[in-house]
Amino acid sequence: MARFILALIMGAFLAAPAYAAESTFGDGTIYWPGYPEAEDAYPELTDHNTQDHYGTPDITGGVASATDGLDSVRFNIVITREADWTEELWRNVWFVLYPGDLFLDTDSNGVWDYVVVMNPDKTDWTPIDTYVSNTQFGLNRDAGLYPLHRFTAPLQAPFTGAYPYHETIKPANFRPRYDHPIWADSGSSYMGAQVGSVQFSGWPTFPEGYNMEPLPVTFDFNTTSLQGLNIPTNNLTIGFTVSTASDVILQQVSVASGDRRPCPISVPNMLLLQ
Ligand SMILES: [Ca+2]
Ligand SMILES: [Ca+2]
Ligand SMILES: [Ca+2]
Repeated sequence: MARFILALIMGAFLAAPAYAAESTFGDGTIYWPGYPEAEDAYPELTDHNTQDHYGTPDITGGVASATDGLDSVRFNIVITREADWTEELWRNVWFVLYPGDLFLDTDSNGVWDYVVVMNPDKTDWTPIDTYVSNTQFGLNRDAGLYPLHRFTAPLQAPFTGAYPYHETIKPANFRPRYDHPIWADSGSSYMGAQVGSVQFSGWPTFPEGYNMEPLPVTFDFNTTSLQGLNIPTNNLTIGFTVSTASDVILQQVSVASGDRRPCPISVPNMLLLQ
């Protein structure tokens, strides 16, 4: 009888729909380990190596959601305003910023495993080390499907010919945080095959009457080509920034997914039924 009851409970558990677990995260990162700005190398000195963000935006954190795999990563983005910026300058600065790639270390071992490539068709990255106006860089920010690739670069990569990243660009009238990885280099030996596509919600437009509310930016992995991303250890590390590296995210989050999801029936209670 006890085994019959146990079988009923197990059957109900197995038939139960998967539920989503959400993990919120903040932003405790100024720059990725090994990538401080070489401040002395640039005309306008700053204290970027001690500031979370400057100018705009402030990425305040976000939420990672998982069921049988990683469903989505959402960032909360505040379009911050410097005290001496006019409304027009504020808008203009925002419209020359672009999202970086989304880097994922799905076992948090210091080596990336995947990257969402935001500019898959871009081949000419030549003006990466420029200190001139660069508003026509041809980068993507629109909503849509973007390719998810395997990407096995170490977070702290040696500066060699196989260097895996493209770094900060400088838009007109804006002092960026230089020397920081922003996008993966699709031509590097670290870039692997595409394994699916991820739905990007789009970079926020500048809302009318905006008063620095957090704006959501979401990468959705529950697409027809992917249906979630396996996180084998439940520890996911997320890397993300913007084209100026004005604010940098490197955050480890605990996400329950697949057969490692929390069990709704505790093991001791199940044993009592036998
Ligand atoms: Ca921040
Ligand atoms: Ca890894
Ligand atoms: Ca930060």
